[in-house]
Amino acid sequence: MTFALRSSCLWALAILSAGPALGDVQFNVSFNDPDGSHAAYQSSIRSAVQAAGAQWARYLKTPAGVTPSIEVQINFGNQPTANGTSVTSGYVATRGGYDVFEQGMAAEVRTGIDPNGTSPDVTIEIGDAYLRNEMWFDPDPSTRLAPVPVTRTDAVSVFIHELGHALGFNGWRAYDTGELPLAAGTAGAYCSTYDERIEVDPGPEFFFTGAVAEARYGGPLPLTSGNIDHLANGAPGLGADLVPDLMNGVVYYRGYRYFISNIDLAVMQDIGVPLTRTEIFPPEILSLKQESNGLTTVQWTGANYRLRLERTPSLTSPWVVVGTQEQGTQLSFTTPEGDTQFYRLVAE
Ligand SMILES: [Ca+2]
Ligand SMILES: [Ca+2]
Ligand SMILES: [Zn+2]
Repeated sequence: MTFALRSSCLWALAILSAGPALGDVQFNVSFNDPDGSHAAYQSSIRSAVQAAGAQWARYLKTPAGVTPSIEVQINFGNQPTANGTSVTSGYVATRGGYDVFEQGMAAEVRTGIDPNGTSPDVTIEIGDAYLRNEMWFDPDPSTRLAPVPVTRTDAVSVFIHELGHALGFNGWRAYDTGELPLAAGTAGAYCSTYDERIEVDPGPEFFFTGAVAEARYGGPLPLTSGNIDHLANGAPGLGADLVPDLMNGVVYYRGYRYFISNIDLAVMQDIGVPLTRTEIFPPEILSLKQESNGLTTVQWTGANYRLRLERTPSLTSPWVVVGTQEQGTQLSFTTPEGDTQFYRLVAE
């Protein structure tokens, strides 16, 4: 039996055929590992961070003729998971009584100018036990098709998330009250482009407000309670439907591969990160595999929610719904009879 693989998206065929211009950002990785105790992990970490960077680079628009180079320094610590941040920030404008700053990585992508010279642009700190006992390093982090062990967390997914903080999901608001360090209009009052769009009143829930994000989500994005650089809360909290998102602050599933979603990109667009395109990015089928148990598994990039997978034995026959998926990036189904099947993803 042979399978023909077709990836399409009803509302974006023209865009697909036009071939989007992809951004061009490089990622260089260095290690703060003076005693060499993590030497065995360095090459895996470097590959995974660069693959994670490439996921963002697909969407980032850079100044003509400039290839920003993001220097990522890896530190090792004792925290339970990992964290990531830009090292510095770049002034954008004064508005609403605040000096507004973008994350340093966003500044370099947008302007092509490194905001802190040869110093690292981004630091990612990885907990030692998390690295050794929890993170799984993909044998091919650029294609991302090998099964993720159900006992481990995908390292590329973790690094895409941390770079998401370095690029935009970061600020100075207090996690509990949402307060900024200085009141609007006071001398030296400052906030980030992300802070600027967080709605604190009336509280206690905090929301990200931005025209693009609200249009895509259907309203302001609920932020994680007590962890407002992230989306979603566990049910029955607000935004439980965003728990599977790359930038959620509730849970990172083992055995699961995260991708940048259209919600994440909407936030980036709202806070002024330059993107190669401003419309919704279509999902792409990454792999289609017949399992030995009579099932076929299809995997796609996670740029959308609420997808419908359809198949047809020939392009002149009607499309048949295989299944729908509220969240996630793969679907398994009974392998259909017949020599050839075409597949497509449709946004609902
Ligand atoms: Ca740089
Ligand atoms: Ca730098
Ligand atoms: Zn995070």
